[in-house]
Amino acid sequence: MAARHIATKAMKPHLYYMSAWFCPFAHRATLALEHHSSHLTWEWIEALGWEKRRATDESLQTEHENWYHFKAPELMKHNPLGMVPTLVSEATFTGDASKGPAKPPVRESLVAIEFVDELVGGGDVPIMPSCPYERAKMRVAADVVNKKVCSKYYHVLVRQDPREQREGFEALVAGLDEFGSQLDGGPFYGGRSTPGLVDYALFPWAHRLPVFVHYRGEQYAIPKNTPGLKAYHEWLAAMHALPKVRKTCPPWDDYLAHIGRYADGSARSKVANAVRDGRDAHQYDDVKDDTSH
Ligand SMILES: N[C@@H](CCC(=O)N[C@@H](CS)C(=O)NCC(=O)O)C(=O)O
Repeated sequence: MAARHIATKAMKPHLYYMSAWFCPFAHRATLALEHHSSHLTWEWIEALGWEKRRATDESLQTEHENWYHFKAPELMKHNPLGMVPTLVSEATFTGDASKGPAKPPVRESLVAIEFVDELVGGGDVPIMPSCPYERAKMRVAADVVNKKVCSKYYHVLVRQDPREQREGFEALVAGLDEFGSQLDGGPFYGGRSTPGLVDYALFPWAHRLPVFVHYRGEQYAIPKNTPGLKAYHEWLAAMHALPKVRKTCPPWDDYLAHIGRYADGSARSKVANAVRDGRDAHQYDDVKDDTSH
């Protein structure tokens, strides 16, 4: 019996997690990992940093210096697109065949949440519902929140025209209102008692929204003037009340300094480049918006 117990423990999946402390997309994966932390282990590799320099590609005609990412070699090896989050199996990362066959890396933050949930068979408290119809509904809702709220965050910061910033903000607030109206009494999306895909899809940005007040002023505080927005604020408080969620939040002052590069338009990342170009953040192009030059 005892030997069997040890064998089971040894079989806990171990992941190599290429992340960045400031990244809200990676934050989604962190939330899923913490959610199932008793069922798997992971090693965090800080894979993105910032350096200030001029563009080396002359066609960009950049006169002044901007902020560019430098990327860990492990990230570029396993995900040449150079994006976090990227999750890699132990066998693949170490090249140790005794750990099992090599597997493809897992990328895309919404996929990563579902992947972690599936990897541990839902653990004790699944992130995804068991009903296929409910799962489908949740995936659609996560995509909507991603487009209507998360993407608009960058609009408010990266666009430098105050009128465009306000338009982005109003669209984002409408997205939050819609989300709040789907809480069905809460505390979490769809009336669930524990967080699911949609909650984890939104939380990293919801937590960061107060940066607007810092960089754009008091009129960028999220209002509470509709039933949907009131429900949204209650949801956010319920998320912050969870110790496993709270421990994933980056140090606030460090984050404010980091996001200042987006607020003053000097960040050069795929997302920032797409938004400067007039597209939404989720419409970035891996080639056109590449930041390696
Ligand atoms: N669609 C991706 C977006 C991830 C993303 O934009 N991550 C940023 C860090 S916050 C990144 O890796 N940027 C590197 C770059 O822009 O070159 C996802 O959902 O995972």
